[in-house]
Amino acid sequence: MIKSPLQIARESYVPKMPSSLKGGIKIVEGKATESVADQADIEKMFPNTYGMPVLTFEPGDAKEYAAQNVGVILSGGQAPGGHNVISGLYDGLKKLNPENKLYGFLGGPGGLVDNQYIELTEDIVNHYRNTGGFDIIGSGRTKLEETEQYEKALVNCKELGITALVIIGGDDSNTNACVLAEYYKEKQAGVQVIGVPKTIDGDLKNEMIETSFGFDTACKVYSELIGNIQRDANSAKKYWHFIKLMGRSASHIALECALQTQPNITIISEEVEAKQQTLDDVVSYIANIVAKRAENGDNFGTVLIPEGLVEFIPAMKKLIAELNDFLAHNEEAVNALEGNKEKREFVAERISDESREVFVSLPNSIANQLMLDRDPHGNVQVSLIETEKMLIDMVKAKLKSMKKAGEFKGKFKGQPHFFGYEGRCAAPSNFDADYCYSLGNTASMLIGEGKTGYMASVRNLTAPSSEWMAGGVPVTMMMNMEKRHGEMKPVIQKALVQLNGAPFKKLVENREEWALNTNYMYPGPIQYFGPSEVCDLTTNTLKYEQQ
Ligand code: FBP
Repeated sequence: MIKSPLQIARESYVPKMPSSLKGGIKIVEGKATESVADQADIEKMFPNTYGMPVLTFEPGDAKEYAAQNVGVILSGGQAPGGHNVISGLYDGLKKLNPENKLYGFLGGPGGLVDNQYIELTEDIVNHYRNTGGFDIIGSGRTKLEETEQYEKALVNCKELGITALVIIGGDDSNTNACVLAEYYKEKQAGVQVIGVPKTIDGDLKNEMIETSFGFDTACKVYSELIGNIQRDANSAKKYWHFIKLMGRSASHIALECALQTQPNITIISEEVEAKQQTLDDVVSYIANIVAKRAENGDNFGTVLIPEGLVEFIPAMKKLIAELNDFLAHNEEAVNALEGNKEKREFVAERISDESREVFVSLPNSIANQLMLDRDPHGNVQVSLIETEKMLIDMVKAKLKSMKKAGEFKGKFKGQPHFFGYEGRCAAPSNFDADYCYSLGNTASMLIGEGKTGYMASVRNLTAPSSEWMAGGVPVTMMMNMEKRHGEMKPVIQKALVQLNGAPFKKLVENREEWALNTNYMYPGPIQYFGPSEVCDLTTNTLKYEQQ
């Protein structure tokens, strides 16, 4: 690997850690826990890992730990800081017992099943400290859900003498971790499983998991770019920029970026759903602001659009749910048809009247995109749906009719953007570098203490890092039942934007002012060196949620 000057300078950054992780630990156990919903179903499915207590680490006496071989997997989409989870895990394991070994399974959960691995040595780990990306061992989206896979993985672990696995992933991957932990515990297989909360989407959070890693850095990268676009828009004064932001379902990224950059319009999917808005309502909302700004001579602006918007418009949500079910059961028949037109017609004839009406009213390009392959977890691949372009076209058409009616006298030229992949492998901010290193260390302690079915948790994140609280949360505590591939399955509940939460309220307080005036903020690039008030900033989401 050829290293950039920043990478070389950043190698010597020493991540900040909670005081409780710096020496020996004592574990304080909380009360027995319950799943967030569907308690009876979840308890029945996880009889061996359900109800375990929340664990908090406090400083304690140094202890001796037996040597262990540990395997680690990076699962799902990349998120800045994954390499620091691995370096924190590696250093933590070596501190517990210098004989400990760490193996990295290659290319995600598939590597565990196919026995593709490398031993992670000091030399390898040192190359990746404080860098972005998941390239140290690669990632993948294979879902571990077949007994055959668990058994193959067990054979591979036994061969390498592995007695603990760390799965670094989002809600779906940590669901895998929990299922695997339960299976191995049931079988008394002698393999512990620990999860680590990863995803730029920010939707793997709850009382005990304040944020998933990567959200901080990704939002800062997008906000820098949005700020730059806003400055361009305010200089040229001729374009409306429609910016779609990654995040799959939840609108946390769009909301955080809005709080960092103060754009003219921010659509929050969860609000659209709560207000039962139609696509036309969303288009009218945007077009009316465009018209009002035009009255002040401002024929420019910025619109932030969450990637998952289409899934939250109630009529579209119903359509997508029907398409998910239909495609799960008729994939072969649909794939056997040649053209997109034939596929659309075939599907349209076989869904409900209500959904058919919506489906045929969509531009062909969007209808085709809704039929694209699902990901291995059965989700629509929303990052492939060009909502930003669709909205530009629809707003343009709406403004044309408003012009005819004398309600719009300005000009409208839209520029589409999609910010997603460019934020997922950025060099982690100080926050993510510190948080991830602490999560990795916490995972090593949970392993040393013989725990399984837990997710590493580091809390109190708006306080200085020395005051962060490390521990473990039982994964079953975060689960509920959801329909996937047409079947009810236990999964970790996604955290959506709370409409009564402080971050959303902050947007509501300001959005009228931001819509009509030009109050842009230009956050600039992430700073890795310099004053703490610039380099160690947390997200607004965390700040307002914890106020
Ligand atoms: P994870 O939930 O696995 O962290 O993935 C996050 C994400 O970046 C989403 O925001 C996005 O919709 C999706 O991955 C894109 O997936 P892919 O990398 O497979 O295109």
